[in-house]
Amino acid sequence: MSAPNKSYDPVEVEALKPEEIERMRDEALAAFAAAGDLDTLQEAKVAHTGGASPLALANREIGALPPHAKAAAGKLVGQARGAVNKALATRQTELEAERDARVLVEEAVDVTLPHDRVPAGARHPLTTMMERVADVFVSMGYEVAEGPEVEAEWFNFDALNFGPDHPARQMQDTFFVQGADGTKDSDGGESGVVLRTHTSPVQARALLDRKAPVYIVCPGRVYRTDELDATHTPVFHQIELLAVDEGLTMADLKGTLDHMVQSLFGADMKTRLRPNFFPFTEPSAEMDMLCYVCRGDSVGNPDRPCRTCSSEGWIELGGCGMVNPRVLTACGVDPEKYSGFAFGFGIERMLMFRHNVEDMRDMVEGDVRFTRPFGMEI
Ligand code: FA5
Repeated sequence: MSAPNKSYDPVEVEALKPEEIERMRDEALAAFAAAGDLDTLQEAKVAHTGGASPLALANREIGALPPHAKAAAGKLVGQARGAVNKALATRQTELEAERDARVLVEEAVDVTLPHDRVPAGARHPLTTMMERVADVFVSMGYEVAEGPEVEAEWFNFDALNFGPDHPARQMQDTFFVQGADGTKDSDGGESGVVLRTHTSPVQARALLDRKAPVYIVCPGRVYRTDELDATHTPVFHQIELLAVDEGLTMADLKGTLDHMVQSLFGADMKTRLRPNFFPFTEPSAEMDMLCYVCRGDSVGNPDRPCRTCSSEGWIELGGCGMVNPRVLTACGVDPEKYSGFAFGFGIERMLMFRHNVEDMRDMVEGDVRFTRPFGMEI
């Protein structure tokens, strides 16, 4: 603060002279106008309106003035500070608006850019096909059952009435799993554990797990020592159906097969049975369905040959039959009271003729160019 003002005249106090106050105000206004961004404006604000700013120091000088001089000096400094604060607020608003406009431009989202450069995945057509078939039976009240892929030989063969010397048990057909210590059976044979060669062992498991009546559908992966070629793969998928109840006959099996192909391929579809042999069904049959492309019209009609069924009118689907009473007995079900039917077929083969896939290897190579045309079902 200045020394006592002997003449009691504010103009004698250097900091309170009108031209000095004007200069301080103009300097502040110039600094605010020159501030190009909010940080610089903040520095100018501290310098020209802060506690140590020239105008704040001049304001303090007013306290030393005699009472009659205080009002005029106070008015002068007050007007200058008011003008400075107003200019500061105006510039602040301008710079904030500029910043907001800049941020809007810099952070703008271009909604026309492609949003999903990473393609969405989808389930494999084999999986969707398997679920579609299973759904037909679930809607009829069947239960989905599962069994292990590493299976006891007893479930895979013995419970299903395969004789001890059945050729399917040989290593050229079946993958045997080595015991944990690498040992084999006491007779030098296999370990008693196999990679299941079909989904039929789930029949035995289901009968042992549940009380009759039993209605199950079992989709799953199976293994055989087949070479990978256009129509075979060592790892493939089957879907198995088993119904055990009182009074079931071959007519129920035929009606169920017809319902399945009609649900999957159209109302005019039908199946036919040809005699065959499976140890676990008696009688057994090979089941064919009407060719879904030519509907049988190509048979004996050289003008309309059909590549899908080789003009035979029928396509082989899989095996079926009435559950062998020996299987029921082995699984604790009374064959005098209950009878049953079962069928099983390969999903890869079904996908092949359903979608004209010529080479089964395409299904296992994981190339999206193969799976994409089947759609992006999740
Ligand atoms: C069986 O596996 C019997 N368990 C089916 C069955 C179930 C009969 C219930 C009676 C009652 P098969 O060995 O024929 O049957 O095989 C069934 C289907 O699996 C064949 O029709 C074929 O579509 C498919 N399949 C067999 N081997 C292969 C393979 N290496 N690659 C792809 N599919 C195969």
